[in-house]
Amino acid sequence: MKRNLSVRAVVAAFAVLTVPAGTALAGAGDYEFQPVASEVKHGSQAEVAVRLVDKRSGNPVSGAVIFTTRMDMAPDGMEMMTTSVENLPETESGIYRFRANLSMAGGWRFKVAAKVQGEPDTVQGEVVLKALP
Ligand SMILES: [Cu+2]
Repeated sequence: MKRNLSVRAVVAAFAVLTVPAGTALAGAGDYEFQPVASEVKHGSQAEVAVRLVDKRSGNPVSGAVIFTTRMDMAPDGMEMMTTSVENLPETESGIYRFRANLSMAGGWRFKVAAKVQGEPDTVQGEVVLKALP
């Protein structure tokens, strides 16, 4: 079962934003991907959700287009072990959901890139998830 973000989840998960060199101060770095739940039961139909927030306001960012993703087991030293990720509809503002084949319990790294309305630079981030046995 999925849980809401807990203290443990905050400790277990992190988000990274990368900004291309030369980017002005305002830009893609104003946005952050956060895990909605950092633990998910492993399985071929595992559902994963990330929240996209504008760090300046703390508000959720809706209507972003997620156009590349990668899911691999880098946190467990298996970067070569990748899996498929399917986008699901955004049903809640700023919450982006995916279905992934998390075939193995353990740590998974989810890399997300997004186009945000009004933001010319690509927003990139990653979250670390733990697939439970
Ligand atoms: Cu693995």
